[in-house]
Amino acid sequence: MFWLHNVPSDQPHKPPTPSSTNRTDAQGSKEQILSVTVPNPQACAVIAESWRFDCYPESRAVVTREMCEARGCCFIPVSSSSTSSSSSSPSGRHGIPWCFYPEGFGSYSLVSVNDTALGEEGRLVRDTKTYYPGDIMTLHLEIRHETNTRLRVRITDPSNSRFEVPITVPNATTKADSPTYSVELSKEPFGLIVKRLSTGTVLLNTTVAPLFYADQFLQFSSSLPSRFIYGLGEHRSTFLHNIQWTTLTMWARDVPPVEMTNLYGAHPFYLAMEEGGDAHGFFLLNSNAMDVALQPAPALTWRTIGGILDFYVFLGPDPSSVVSQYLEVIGSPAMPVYWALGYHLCRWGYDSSNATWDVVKSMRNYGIPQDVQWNDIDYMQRFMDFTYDPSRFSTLPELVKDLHFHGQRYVMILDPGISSTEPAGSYSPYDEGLKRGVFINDSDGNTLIGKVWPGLTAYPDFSSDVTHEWWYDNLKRFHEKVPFDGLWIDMNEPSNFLDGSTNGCPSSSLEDPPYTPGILGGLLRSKTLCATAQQKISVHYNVHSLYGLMEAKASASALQRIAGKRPFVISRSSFPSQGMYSGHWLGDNRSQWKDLYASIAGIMTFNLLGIPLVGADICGFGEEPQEEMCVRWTQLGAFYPFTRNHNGIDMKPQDPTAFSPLARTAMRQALLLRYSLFPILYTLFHHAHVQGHTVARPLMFEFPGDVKTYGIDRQFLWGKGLLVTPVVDPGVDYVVGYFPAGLWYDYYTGDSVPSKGEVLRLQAPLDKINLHLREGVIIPTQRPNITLWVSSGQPLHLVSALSEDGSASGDLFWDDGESIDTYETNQYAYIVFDVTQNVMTSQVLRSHLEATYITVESASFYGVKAEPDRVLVNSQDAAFTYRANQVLTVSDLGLNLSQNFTISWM
Ligand code: MIG
Repeated sequence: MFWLHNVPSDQPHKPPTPSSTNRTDAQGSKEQILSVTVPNPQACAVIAESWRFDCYPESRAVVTREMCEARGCCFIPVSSSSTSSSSSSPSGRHGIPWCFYPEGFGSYSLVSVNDTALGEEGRLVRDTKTYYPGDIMTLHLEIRHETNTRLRVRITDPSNSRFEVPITVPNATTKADSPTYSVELSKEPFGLIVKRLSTGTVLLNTTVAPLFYADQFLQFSSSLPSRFIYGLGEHRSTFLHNIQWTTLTMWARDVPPVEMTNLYGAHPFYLAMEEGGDAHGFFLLNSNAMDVALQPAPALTWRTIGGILDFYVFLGPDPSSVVSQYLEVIGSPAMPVYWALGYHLCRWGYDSSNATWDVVKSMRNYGIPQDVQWNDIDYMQRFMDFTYDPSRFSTLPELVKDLHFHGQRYVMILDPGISSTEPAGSYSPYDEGLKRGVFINDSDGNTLIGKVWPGLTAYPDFSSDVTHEWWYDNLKRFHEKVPFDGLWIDMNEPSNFLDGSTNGCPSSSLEDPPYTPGILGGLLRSKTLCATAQQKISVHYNVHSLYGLMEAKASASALQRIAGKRPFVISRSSFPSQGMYSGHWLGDNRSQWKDLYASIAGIMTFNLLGIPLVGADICGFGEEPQEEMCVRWTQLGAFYPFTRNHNGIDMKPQDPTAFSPLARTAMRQALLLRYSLFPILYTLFHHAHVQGHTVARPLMFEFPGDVKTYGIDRQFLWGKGLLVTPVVDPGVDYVVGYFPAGLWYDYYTGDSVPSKGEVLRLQAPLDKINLHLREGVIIPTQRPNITLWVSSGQPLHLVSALSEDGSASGDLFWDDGESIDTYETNQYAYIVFDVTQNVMTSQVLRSHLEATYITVESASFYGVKAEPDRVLVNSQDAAFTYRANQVLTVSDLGLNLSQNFTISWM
């Protein structure tokens, strides 16, 4: 059925000249006959089921004893009744492997070790070949103690350079002076054992299974200190991964998000919790197709089909520091332009620019906040990039002008595929692209042609600077006609309606590698380009999953050059470092309650992957939402860091104006609430940018000592202290949520909610999303308006949630909202708020003009135990109110944000 099957398999084929995938051995699976010894059955039986490392991961194979023993492995079929409920395949792919490595299976030996400036280096040697072709028999090991909390290990081929991921990582030059880890080396077989010094916890132990380092099969395993493992995107799953024989495959793919499938992005990073609440992280810097197999030992196996082994261990010791340390390596998220944090409205299937405009007008009429209007591929002429339809979208330039006039913005979609079938001279993006050599070639050096919305298309090679320049030129030209403000880059896995190209793909070990990870469709080229396609920096085989990252980089830099402001880009495909250039949405979800729920895990996971500007399509992309669900989803979506309602083609409208007055009002209220929280949200993004913090934060990050928070993915925090408890189920007017031990306050009323670490039942009528403030925090809020531009001049209101001892603190980052690098060039204001012993101080640590335009109008204090007699503002008596629920409010302050002030009560 697949193209490959039509090719005689005995036909030799020369692979395209891969610039960096070097092969040290003859091709083909024919030379793989080895002399193997069948392991002793007793020795096999003693290996506990949870510790069986899969010797036959080939997903479509039914493993027989013969096949297994030919690999020198243990064969013990496991009855399906004793495998976990999540395992469906008896042959072991998603269950206990029937074929697994015996103790002492051939691996590498460490034959020499020397000290280096950064740690140690050594030589690894294998004396038996494996059952995959192209074993690299001698390897170079390098251990770098890069910082006290960061270890890097590189295993490379000393005689041939191999593909390495082209992202910039820190270049350590001196060895960490007092690392918080130890590294022990096992020589025979080779293995690494990394421990946390303070507790002795083993974070990594690679001696648990053999090391493979063949040209197209690199594999190592490690024990895990616990079953609490997170990250490993992009997948649809619970926030906490299930380690009961779950294999997570990474290879960028266009497919609606479903469980156990490789999705749009690839993120080989995990965060793991240890006994006692410490956390560490692990990052494999590799972009090839790979599997990460989790098993209940607990342990995991990395199985990649190219590149090198280059990995980092981050010692934390708390989850937040782990993420910061990871982001120090891959790069911190960009500070978003202010309107990125407003409400975005989009759909596929606006018939015309006027139909788009009508919705915008209707939103304004109802007073519903909206900062950004989007268009999907509808706006284009026959789906061609850099065009707009002259009839249906003739008023697009006027619509964009009108949006700008109202302080709103316009974002449109661009797909990578460039139509290749227009008459010569009529479509310059293609003509010029050809001339400038920007397109990806097939293995023969001809432009590779695939098929997407415009029909037959060529694909820009964003690994080349020439392509970035061409992309910029086209964007600039289009911008002169339609002055768009940001870009939505879709289909950049890259997606192809064909497998490979119009000509299929050549026969090659790149197309049909000795081992193919568990990717959807079973072939690397499934719904994408040929693995043998040639890009500037390497074959597509190596750089496929980097396409979205490289396109985002080109798009962000073009936007920055065109407008001179912070670029706004939202990308579907992503890879580590993506956050420096774009945000992300979670793709083609459906209008179902389970998609609403699953979005919370998705948002938290991308926050720990360094892409905090993330959201799911509010109210769902596929199918049509019930009104109640769309209200609940808008409430939850109001707390997505990136909040966009997007809808599929042919679905009935689901923007807020399409619903009953009751629903519409509830949605408006949720969005106004978000807009009122803009100052804290913006400040959290500042901390993401500068310190590598999360914005939408798992409870576990703030309460790592409380194991009950480890699996929570129905609630999340903004920053350290604003707890969001959305309704994720139909037909209820209450919600249950976990409140870690301490004092909490109802955000709306200031009522105190003490908890000993309890699940609480909260009222949740249709027009309410539960929101609580954690003791000890102060958040700056703002009087909302229907765009953030208007509200950026709106006065502030400070909310202080006092701890038991009456203290609280918070901060505010403020700038002009759109200039580039305001933090880096000191063009910002930074204010810290603090309450102790009945005195609030606002202290301007850095002032900037922008802060002089805004006033602090009022302040509320939750948890003021006794009614004050007097309140002084900068030593002057001031009017106040005090309510029985212990809320003190001081209004009409008129304080300028740019000046220090105090508010005290007695
Ligand atoms: O083949 O542009 O995920 O958000 O509406 C579908 C049309 C292409 C997929 C995106 C979706 C978008 C749609 N696109």
